[in-house]
Order: sequence, then structure tokens, then C-alpha cells
Amino acid sequence: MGRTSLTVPAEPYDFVFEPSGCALLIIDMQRDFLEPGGFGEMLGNDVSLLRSTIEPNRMLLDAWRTAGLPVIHTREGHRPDLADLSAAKRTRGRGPATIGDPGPMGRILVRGEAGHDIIPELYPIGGEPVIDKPGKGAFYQTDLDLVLRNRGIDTLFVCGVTTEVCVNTTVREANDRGYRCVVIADGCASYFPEFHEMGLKMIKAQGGIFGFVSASEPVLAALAGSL
Ligand code: C5J
Repeated sequence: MGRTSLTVPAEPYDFVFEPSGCALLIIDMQRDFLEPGGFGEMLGNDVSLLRSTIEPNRMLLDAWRTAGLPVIHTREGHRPDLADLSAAKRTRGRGPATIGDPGPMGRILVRGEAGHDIIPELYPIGGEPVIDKPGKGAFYQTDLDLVLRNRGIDTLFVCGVTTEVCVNTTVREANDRGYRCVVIADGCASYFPEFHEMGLKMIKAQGGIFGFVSASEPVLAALAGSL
């Protein structure tokens, strides 16, 4: 794909971008957060709220792959020895089980366990980096910034879960590092719909204080027009 500028309707205003500098960043679409019988559901959450993101994200993933543009996946989780898990994070939830404990799909949020992995519908293919992150933000204690800079990426189309936690944290981190972010509203979700709404509002408020918000359909249409 050449260096042709595309425009996509977005809030707070239309977003102009060059596809060659854009990555699709898919945040934490992990089995434990999204699948019935996983950790998220065990905590009493309605995972169907998150599963609505699968189809739009699958279509975006297909479009990015077809266009030959970079795709990056992230997973939240920890080393099996939990050496990278702070006491604060481990003890804070006070739920029936916490990170590192046995869960319905293996040890909760531990790398290598079934529940920690990405859902099959969006599974990475060769050449798509998977960033394993111990925190909520995808830049914290990872090589994401290096991966992006090495590929000349300055713009991120961001989707995944959850809107107000890992998506929001990552967009704020990216903004401070000089990346332009477009959050895909129907590609993100929360167990708490009002947090999803507010999470998006916080990003696009004040002239786009952290970034832009668009949706899968206009982004897919913009990309299709450029193929
Ligand atoms: C993510 C979380 N991925 N909600 N984690 O948002 O704890």
C-alpha cells in the first residue's frame, strides 16, 4: 500500500491517516476475560458484554491482514513464578480467587495457561507480535514502543477490553509517547456499560485530549477504498 492519506469519520473530528504508518493494536482479547466459564465470569461478570466486540474486531483483523498492515496483540499476565506481580496488585481485588491462583482455565492471568491466551477467533498469526504485559498499560515494562518505532508506526487503531482499564491506560501511555490513537468504539467493551461510555468520552473530550473515537464500519470502509 502506498503513502496515500485516508480520512475516517471520528470524534471529535475526522481523522486523516496514512495506512503505512498505522497498526491495529488489539488489547487483551484473552479467554479468561471473554469466554463463558473463565475468570471474568467466575467473578460474576456478564461476558456477553465483551463478546460483542469479537465480530467487529475479527473484521478489522481481516482487513488489516488483507492490506498487509501491522497487527499487534497484547495479553495481560504474569510469569509463572509471579516475580513480576506486585503485592499491591495481587492482594487488591479481595475476590474469591486472585492472580496466580488456580482458576477455571488454569492459573489466573499466568502466562502459558489456557485462560491467559487469546481467544481463537482473533488468534495471532506469524509476524504479528504479541506483547505480554504485567500491567494495564501496554507500554509499561514491555518492548511495545521499540516494536512500533522499528516499524515506523506513529498511529494506532486501538480495540479490545476493557475500555476503561487496559484500553484507556494504553491510549494515555501512547499519547504521552507521541502516538496518535483512534479507539474503535464497537471494538471495545467493559463489564460495566457506563464505564465503556465514559471511557470513550474521556478520550475524545476537550478536542481529543487523548485521541479519537471512531467505529469499525467507517474504518473498514476507509481501508477498503484504498485497496
Ligand atoms: C483489562 C482488567 N485488560 N480489566 N484488564 O482491562 O483488569
